[in-house]
Amino acid sequence: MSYHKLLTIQDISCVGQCSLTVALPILSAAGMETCILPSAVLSTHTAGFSGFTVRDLTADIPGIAAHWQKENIRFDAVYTGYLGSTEQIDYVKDIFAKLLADGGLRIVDPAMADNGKLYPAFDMDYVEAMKELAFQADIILPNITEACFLTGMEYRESYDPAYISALLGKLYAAGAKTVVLTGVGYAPDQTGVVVFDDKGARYYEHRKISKGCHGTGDVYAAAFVGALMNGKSSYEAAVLAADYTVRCIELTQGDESHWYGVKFELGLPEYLRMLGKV
Ligand code: PXL
Repeated sequence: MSYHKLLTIQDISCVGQCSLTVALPILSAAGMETCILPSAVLSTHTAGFSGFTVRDLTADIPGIAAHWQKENIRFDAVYTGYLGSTEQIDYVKDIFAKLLADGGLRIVDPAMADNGKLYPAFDMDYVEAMKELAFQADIILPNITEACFLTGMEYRESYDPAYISALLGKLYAAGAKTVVLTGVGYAPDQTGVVVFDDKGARYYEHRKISKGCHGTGDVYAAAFVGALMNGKSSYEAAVLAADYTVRCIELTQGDESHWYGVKFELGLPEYLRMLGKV
């Protein structure tokens, strides 16, 4: 298995077990050189904490990218998560164009919304910019809310397979290539993921443990990227990431004080076993 160099662009929420503080350890454990570009530095994530501080790093990005280009640094994959501003999305498109190795993968988690609502920092201008980024990516990992914002489809709390097919059809028509649609459940105690590409759609259903655990989307996306870069297919990586994320939630359950994230570190040995590394 070759040693890959990957760049992940997302925020540093100093406390809160999401974005870079989750992606960096998971991807490093998965055995790849993980370079980072912090989109912003926040004291905590924005979902449930109040009074958090935010330092937007948009202005630093062009200089960092230009330096890498001058040094001839190239990445086998660029994986983006929560970004700091609408303007930043243009810089990310430029990084896709200039800093990917030949055949390098563009993976976009359009981390901007959940449960029918945009995260507090974002507005419809951000959604419009995210559409351009997402529809030029090789793989996107939206949840249902994000897929609705990307397509203009009405968000529904309860739905059937026909609704999900229509959502996937709209994403495909807009230019999506491989879609990993998360949080798709047809029964109260079940959830799952649909992987949709030119071969069709495959659904993996698994147990839903509790509603709305913070940071699980980021754990899921990082575990997916780690598995994919280890040679798994999109579907295999989606299944493995789901099993790992469920395990992280199990490892956190019962600790009421740990409401802001999941104890993903405790699941890393199992993640490595799933990858066949130990
Ligand atoms: O987990 C997504 C995420 C990442 N980063 C920040 C967030 C959130 C979700 O709310 O607020 C800063």
